[in-house]
Amino acid sequence: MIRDTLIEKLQNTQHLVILTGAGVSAESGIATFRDALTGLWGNYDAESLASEFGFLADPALVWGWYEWRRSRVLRAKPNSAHHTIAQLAKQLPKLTLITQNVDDLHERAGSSNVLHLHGSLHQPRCLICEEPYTFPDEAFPGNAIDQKSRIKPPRCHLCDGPIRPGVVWFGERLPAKTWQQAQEACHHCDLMMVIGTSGVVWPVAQLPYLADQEGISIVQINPVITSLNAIATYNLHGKAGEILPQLYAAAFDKA
Ligand code: BV8
Ligand code: ZN
Repeated sequence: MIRDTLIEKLQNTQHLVILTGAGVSAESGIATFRDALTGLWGNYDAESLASEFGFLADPALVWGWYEWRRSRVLRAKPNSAHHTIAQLAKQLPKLTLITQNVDDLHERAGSSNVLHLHGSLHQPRCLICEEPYTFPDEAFPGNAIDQKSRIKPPRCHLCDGPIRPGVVWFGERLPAKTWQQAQEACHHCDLMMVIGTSGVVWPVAQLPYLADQEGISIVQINPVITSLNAIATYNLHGKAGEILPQLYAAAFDKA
């Protein structure tokens, strides 16, 4: 049940910050981060696969894993959560969208200026000289790629270094300007929505606490209870693809 106070607050919001995690892409069929790793990876953990160390130890295994994830994103479609977020930006004076996701589903739903704090699957670059790499074509070898496909990474046309995914790995810094913008927005918004994140990855996990310290109300949308339940004023437990359209309709659809 969505409380009237939340609906009223949303209608009067001047600057909304939305922080999304893997849960917002779950209804598009993209495994959440933990599922993509541990769900099918047995004894692998995030750090060993999503890290430079992991890539250097076995480039074909890690590049293959990212290509599997990219192939799933290319075949996926934005879901109603992505679309509603794009609609909200048209209804409000200002909306800052911050995501930990490395897919482009927010953009494909119509969101712009998305702050990708953990980079993107769609912007690979040379590990050595950082030259951007363009995928030969978006078409994928069908279902040939599975999660354990080993695919040797392409080589850089300038220095012959290995091409790496354009994501922020564990142990790597977040893009400085984007991180600065995200923190700024959390300090100065008047409402923050945290959608589909387990809130365990730092330093992004600290963003809701920045807003909370400023006395900014927080809305959490997640089917399960997370550590954010403690600071969220509104905890909407359910799927983002169902809750967001309901919230949007209650606030903006002229009855
Ligand atoms: C850094 C890109 C330092 C790659 C990612 C010990 C304590 C504290 C911190 C650390 C520590 N040890 C190490 C660290 C630091 C580390 C960290 O936080 N580790 C964690 C595991 C403890 N952080 C880092 O290394 C960061 N860098 O610290 O640098 C530094 C400083 C100076 C100089 C040099 C270095 C970099 C972190 C970035 C890692 N990269 N992604 C890739 O994608 O492969 S993180 C990865 O996790 C994804 O980006 C993902 O988005 C993110 C967070 O996960 P979630 O999005 O929350 O996804 P998850 O699956 O966990 O949860 C999904 C949620 O959705 C669930 O709650 C579920 O209930 C919900 N859900 C499911 N269905 C739905 C839904 N919700 C709504 N609707 C639904 N339908
Ligand atoms: Zn290079």
